[in-house]
Amino acid sequence: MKISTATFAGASSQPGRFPPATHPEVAFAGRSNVGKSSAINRLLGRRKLARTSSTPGRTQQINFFAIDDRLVFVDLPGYGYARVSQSARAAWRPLVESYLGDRAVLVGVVILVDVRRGPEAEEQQLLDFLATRGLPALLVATKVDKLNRRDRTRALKALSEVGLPVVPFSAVKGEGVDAVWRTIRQWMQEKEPAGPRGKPGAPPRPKSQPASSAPKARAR
Ligand SMILES: Nc1nc2c(ncn2[C@@H]2O[C@H](COP(=O)(O)OP(=O)(O)OP(=O)(O)O)[C@@H](O)[C@H]2O)c(=O)[nH]1
Ligand SMILES: [Mg+2]
Repeated sequence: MKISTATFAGASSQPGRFPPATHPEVAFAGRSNVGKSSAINRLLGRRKLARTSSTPGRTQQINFFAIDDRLVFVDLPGYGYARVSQSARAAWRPLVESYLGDRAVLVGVVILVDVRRGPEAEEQQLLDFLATRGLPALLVATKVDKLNRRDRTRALKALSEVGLPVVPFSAVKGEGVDAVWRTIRQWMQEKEPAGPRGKPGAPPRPKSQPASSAPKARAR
């Protein structure tokens, strides 16, 4: 997908207190240090939009990135890192569950799993949670550039047993970018109301809701 603008559009560290929902949102979830922020940057062709760090557990808030006034990427704080404080660990679940559980504009969740670790209990819990909400998920196996061909084949085969589509991904090499975008576009289309804006056959917009009235996400 060609992207003209991608901007930081707000952050949240409190359950229920999120930026206004203006566009379809795609969330990125996964263990701390798995490569969520790196994947977002790579998908957007931006080097430093989402902050990345080799120190796990650095991001403890939800960050929103607005893309071309049509889509929002949501960088969720990572889980499973033992060395973050007790209070940070306790805060994670209500924050993430509040977002994933209530956000009406959420169209799908990209679950990132380090290809060398494979899915663990947390990923299964997340998948169960999403299934109860009827939200689609895509498994993205990160850091595939770190494995040789034989180990990669073996790891991807193990991951495919989860029963979801799996995309091998490397934020370093760019592998998997097109495949992830294909799924995201599909999610956006599935959620689009019949007769999207500007297309033939679109129903007339009610007078009270002109196309230009959608509030713009404010970059801070
Ligand atoms: N080799 C390789 N390194 C990667 C890849 N993706 C991320 N990394 C590295 O892994 C580390 C963590 O990446 P982040 O993108 O910050 O991970 P995160 O999931 O956002 O981490 P938290 O915000 O702490 O939850 C960084 O040092 C990245 O450079 C990848 O595909 N290949
Ligand atoms: Mg991050």
